[in-house]
Amino acid sequence: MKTRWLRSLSALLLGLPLAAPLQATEILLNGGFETGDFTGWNVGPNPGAGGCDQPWTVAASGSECQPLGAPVGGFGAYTSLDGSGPLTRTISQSFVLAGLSAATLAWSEAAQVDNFGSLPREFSIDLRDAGNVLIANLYNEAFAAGASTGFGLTAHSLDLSALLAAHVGENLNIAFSTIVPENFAGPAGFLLDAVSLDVTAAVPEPASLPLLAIGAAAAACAARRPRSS
Ligand SMILES: [Ca+2]
Repeated sequence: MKTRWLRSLSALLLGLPLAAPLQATEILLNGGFETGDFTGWNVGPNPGAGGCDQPWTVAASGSECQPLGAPVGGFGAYTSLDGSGPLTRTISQSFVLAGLSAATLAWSEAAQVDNFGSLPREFSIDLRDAGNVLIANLYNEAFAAGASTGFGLTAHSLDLSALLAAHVGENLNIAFSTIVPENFAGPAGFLLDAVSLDVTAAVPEPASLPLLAIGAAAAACAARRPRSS
């Protein structure tokens, strides 16, 4: 009986598929801005004249022109969308993916845009290649002209699994931009925080080697034992 049990065990262990386990990794650095600055981020273009015309700035709260409330944790990235236009302000991060089975981009944002102008102001997230050529616009939010749009901190997420799987091994850049299309269109502020790009990928599995060894040992043991039943 023991021999049969050992044979069954060894067959089971040796027959187990050696599927590489999946490991989730955060790709972006300092996505919550909790260093109190833009460590890990590329900043620019990022013009700003001050006052209600503020570049992306890591802060614990908005200015008088962007009273958006508290960020997630101690710090967030704030910008004001009044002032000179047209202009685009961008913060971005570059990365290379070795492989992936799933990828999720998440972020939180708050906004108050009083748009007295004739064109919408925008928040946009783009995926670009190393040459700064657009691969895909991931998200676009337009704050309508002639209207006030406001909301508190709101969480968003996007499944980028299929898109990023097609660009494994490439130098990629994910860019978060606010776009001011015209001059002095009214006070407006935007808060970006809690940015993350979680990628799940298969990793080589050293843990499967001991399992194989146990299977082999059990097989050897079963083979050596004289039949007792
Ligand atoms: Ca934060």
